[in-house]
Amino acid sequence: MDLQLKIITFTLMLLLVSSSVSAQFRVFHISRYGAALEGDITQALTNAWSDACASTTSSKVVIPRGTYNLKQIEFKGPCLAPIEVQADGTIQAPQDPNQLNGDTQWIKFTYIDFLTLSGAGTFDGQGTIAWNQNNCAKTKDCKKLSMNFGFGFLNNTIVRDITSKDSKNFHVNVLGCNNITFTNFNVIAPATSPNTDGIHIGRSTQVNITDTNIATGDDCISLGDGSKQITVLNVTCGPGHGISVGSLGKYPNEEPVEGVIVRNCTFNNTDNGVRIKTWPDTPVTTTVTDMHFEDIKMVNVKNPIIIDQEYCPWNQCTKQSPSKVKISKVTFKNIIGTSATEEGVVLICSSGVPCEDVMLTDIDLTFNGTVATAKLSNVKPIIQGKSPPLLNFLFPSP
Ligand SMILES: *[C@@H]1O[C@H](CO)[C@@H](O)[C@H](O)[C@H]1NC(C)=O
Ligand SMILES: *[C@@H]1O[C@H](CO)[C@@H](O)[C@H](O)[C@H]1NC(C)=O
Ligand SMILES: *[C@@H]1O[C@H](CO)[C@@H](O)[C@H](O)[C@H]1NC(C)=O
Ligand SMILES: *[C@@H]1O[C@H](CO)[C@@H](O)[C@H](O)[C@H]1NC(C)=O
Ligand SMILES: *[C@@H]1O[C@H](CO)[C@@H](O)[C@H](O)[C@H]1NC(C)=O
Ligand SMILES: *[C@@H]1O[C@H](CO)[C@@H](O)[C@H](O)[C@H]1NC(C)=O
Ligand SMILES: CC(=O)N[C@H]1CO[C@H](CO)[C@@H](O)[C@@H]1O
Repeated sequence: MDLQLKIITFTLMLLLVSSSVSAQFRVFHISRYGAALEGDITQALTNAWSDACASTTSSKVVIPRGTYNLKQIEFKGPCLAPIEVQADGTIQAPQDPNQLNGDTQWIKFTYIDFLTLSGAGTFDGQGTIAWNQNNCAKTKDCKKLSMNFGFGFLNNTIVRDITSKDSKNFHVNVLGCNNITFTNFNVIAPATSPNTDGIHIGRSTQVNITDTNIATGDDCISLGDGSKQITVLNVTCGPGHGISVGSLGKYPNEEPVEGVIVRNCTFNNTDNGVRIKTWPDTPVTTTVTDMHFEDIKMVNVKNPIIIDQEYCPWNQCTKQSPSKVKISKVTFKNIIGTSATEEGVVLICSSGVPCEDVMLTDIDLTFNGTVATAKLSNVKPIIQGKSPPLLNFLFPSP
């Protein structure tokens, strides 16, 4: 087929599809906004979004199958009615990080109530060139690379079925959201890709992540300050650095992290399983409380269970004064599998504010065929059921 015929056929197909979609939604198809297959859809998508967002009845923006290029875009609300973006195609970011104008996020969704992002599509950050330029491990003033997604100030949002691939930086940043669910979401990037956290959450309430696979080079899910009522269910992490609360205690005015449930998850060949990390040597006080990790399977994980209140990568601090972040009400229950190091459980709490109300229940981890050990400091956990042998039990005298 020549190109013109292809485009006509494509358009006809789309019209057929859109007219058969349930009348519940007003459909805004990007082909009607001049988007062509294999082309740059930035303008078409921007225009389709403006019209859909102004619709007084529920609307849906559709990106059909095919491969497209997309530059930086912001889907901004408020919209007049619930809105969905259904992406079934492969959408590619510019490879050259300079083409994103220094924007911290490639695709932003902001100030929307009742948003759904769905579809079988893949958002490909094409990060390889950017990863090679990443010098953040060496210098603080490193070049800011863009994340695939920024979800900011959204309420009642669902992200489902889509895939985020090879982001240049974090895949997803969730900030200032209330009631946002990720389900059947996929993240894929190589184990060697730097800073490619799967989902980072900060200052958000009621975030659910379920039935999701995250394979990446950095944290699977990371919870920054102000993360509250977070539920993680049936998530598989690996490769990557596992699920992490923090790091906390570095910046002033950090809000507490509270109400976290991680259940029915698998960690496969990750650097950490479940981790809470806080910086020593800073004046920042905040709290981490009501954290529950249960029914978790570890497969060859370096630090399956770890609280590290002396977190200080690349010797950025001196550890002269202890962390001032108070950790309490933490349960680890039914955590089984294999550790890649002898110390399966490491709970290094702060000598300034020791951990309180920590429970270890039915922990069954092995290292190279023998039971893994636990190293504890400034914490007296309540132990039930199977437990690792406790080593280096340090607690400050009263
Ligand atoms: C989201 O909910 C908060 C709290 O109820 C409200 O202040 C904010 O305006 C809502 N945002 C949107 C975009 O609806
Ligand atoms: C959360 O958002 C979902 C999706 O929009 C909605 O169905 C649900 O009612 C909301 N839950 C609450 C507690 O508001
Ligand atoms: C999120 O998870 C919590 C706890 O499991 C549950 O009560 C709530 O209904 C979930 N919300 C959504 C929108 O799925
Ligand atoms: C767990 O999530 C996977 C997708 O990652 C899904 O295929 C499976 O059905 C889910 N299991 C349950 C019990 O929901
Ligand atoms: C762990 O990942 C490897 C590939 O890296 C895979 O072959 C294996 O089936 C996974 N194991 C589990 C229990 O998911
Ligand atoms: C694992 O155990 C085997 C024998 O039980 C031993 O030869 C080997 O050195 C151990 N490997 C490590 C990393 O400890
Ligand atoms: C890792 C893990 O425990 N997965 C389980 C999650 O729940 C389903 C259904 O209950 C089980 O089939 C999985 O094995």
